[in-house]
Amino acid sequence: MAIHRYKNNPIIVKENVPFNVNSVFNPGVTKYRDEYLLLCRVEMPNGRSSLVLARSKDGYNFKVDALPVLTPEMHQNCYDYVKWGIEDVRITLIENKYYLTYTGYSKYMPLVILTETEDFSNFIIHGPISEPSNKNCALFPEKINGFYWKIDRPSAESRKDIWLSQSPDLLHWGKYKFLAEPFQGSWEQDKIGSSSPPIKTDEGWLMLYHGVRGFGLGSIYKIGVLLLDLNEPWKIKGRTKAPILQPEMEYERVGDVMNVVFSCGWIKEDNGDVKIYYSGADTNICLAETSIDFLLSVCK
Ligand code: BMA
Repeated sequence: MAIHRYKNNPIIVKENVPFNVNSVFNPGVTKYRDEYLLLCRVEMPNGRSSLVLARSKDGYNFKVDALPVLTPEMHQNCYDYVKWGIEDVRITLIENKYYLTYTGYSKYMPLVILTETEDFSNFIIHGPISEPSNKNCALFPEKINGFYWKIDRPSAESRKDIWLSQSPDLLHWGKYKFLAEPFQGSWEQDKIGSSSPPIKTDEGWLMLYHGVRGFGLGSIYKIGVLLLDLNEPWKIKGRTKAPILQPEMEYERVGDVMNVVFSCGWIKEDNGDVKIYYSGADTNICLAETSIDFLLSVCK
């Protein structure tokens, strides 16, 4: 299997949201009990984002909840850092708890917020686990060498590289380590960032990343794949030369931000199939299907 767009894309558009929004996009993804859950970014009419759940039994047909489950106003311990919105969550199941890492946006610019939940209705908001500017944070689903690990994308001067760090408790982070930089003169030359929590395979940790290249007045966002060593995850074992998904369909080309495919999560099924949830043009939610074998093959 290569990679295939689901025939009924997009699977969620703003008309499917029961309250008034400008757009719905960039969902984090997990399975909870017997359902697929998407924790979708909804940009409200005032231009600030919240997160709303969409639920599905089959991974294709989703129903969006009546109200957002997480809003900036719920962040009483760190409201100053999320005042302009909460965006682009990644969900990682670690030791029976779901950890949400998402962008808090404010006058201080983007930083990473950590929140945990066991049931997707009660949340413990831990607050920032980075300084600005930093976004696209994803956690590894298990400890490596006795520590928790995160992937994120600090922006320093003109550099936009992917970094790793370690923590004994998911709250205190250090031992920062460079992971990957954009390839010059390629589809990802301006910036890269992690897209999904890594999936463990026999050959290493698989992760999706987005790469950006500016053209004329705009940029094009595409999706690539990285394969990291299981025990030394800062060692890259494989990396796609060409993107696995790029804006081609009208729902990926035309919208609030043109020519964007952007993913925050995926689901690995028991048979090795993979569902990649992504957004087109910062305006909708779509699905592409592939397999672990295909993703490993394109990294080599
Ligand atoms: C990134 C993030 C995403 C967005 C993408 C394309 O920097 O802000 O939320 O989908 O740009 O506009």
